[in-house]
Amino acid sequence: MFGVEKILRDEKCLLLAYDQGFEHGPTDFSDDNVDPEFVLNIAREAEVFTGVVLQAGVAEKYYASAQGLPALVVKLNGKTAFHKGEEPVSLQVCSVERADELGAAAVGYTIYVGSQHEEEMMAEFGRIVEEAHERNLPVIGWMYPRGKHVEGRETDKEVVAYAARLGLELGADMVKLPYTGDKDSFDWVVKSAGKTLVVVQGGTKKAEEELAVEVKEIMAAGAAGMAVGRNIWQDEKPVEMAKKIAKVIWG
Ligand code: FBP
Repeated sequence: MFGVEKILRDEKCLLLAYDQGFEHGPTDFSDDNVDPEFVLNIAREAEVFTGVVLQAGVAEKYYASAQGLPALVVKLNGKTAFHKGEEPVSLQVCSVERADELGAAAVGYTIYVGSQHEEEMMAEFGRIVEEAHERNLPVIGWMYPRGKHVEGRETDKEVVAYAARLGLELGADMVKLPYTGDKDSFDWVVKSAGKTLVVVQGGTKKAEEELAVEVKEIMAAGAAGMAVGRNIWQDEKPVEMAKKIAKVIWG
């Protein structure tokens, strides 16, 4: 599985996502968590993460000189939030080679499944899988149904299962997906992904109990874990929140 165990513990996974500054701009941030060092400290202190997801610039300026951090996942593509209403497309901004030089244990790439631009993203993703696997780097596909062809169906069982399967077909070692909202439908999503491991995105900040129920159902469906950002670093007690999520994942 091309080194995917580097971002697992006991075959399970909890990634701290911190690429929202690229995807959304600093709008998600407070005076504290706008500082990458604040978020990397959460990653260090919680001691529960199996990886932290960064864009290359933040990785270079903050991760590279830091100690005691979980494995690095470098996100290779991204888009800004300035194109609302258009068909989404996100193209490569960092090479596999650069990610490797930065010390990445894995690389990530978003495909907007269903977008009219999906072919471009699939083609880039395919090349990235080849290059990353040559370097024994696992590839995580952020497989997000988006665009007018899947509008209103972004979390439907069949659409998310299709996104999961596409990840397997393209060679992803792990796929990051939205949750379908119930365990039964997510069972099918996980089955559709086959040997490709499944993790679920956190999404916008929600009530702790709601998140705990979701994580429990997601794990019961056979997922490998979670990749969470805002629900942790926007929390008043982010380290405790991370530990609570980890407790549900590892039991
Ligand atoms: P969150 O847990 O904060 O949702 O982070 C997961 C993530 O996939 C990030 O990696 C990414 O920046 C963001 O969500 C993208 O969110 P969206 O596409 O919904 O705007």
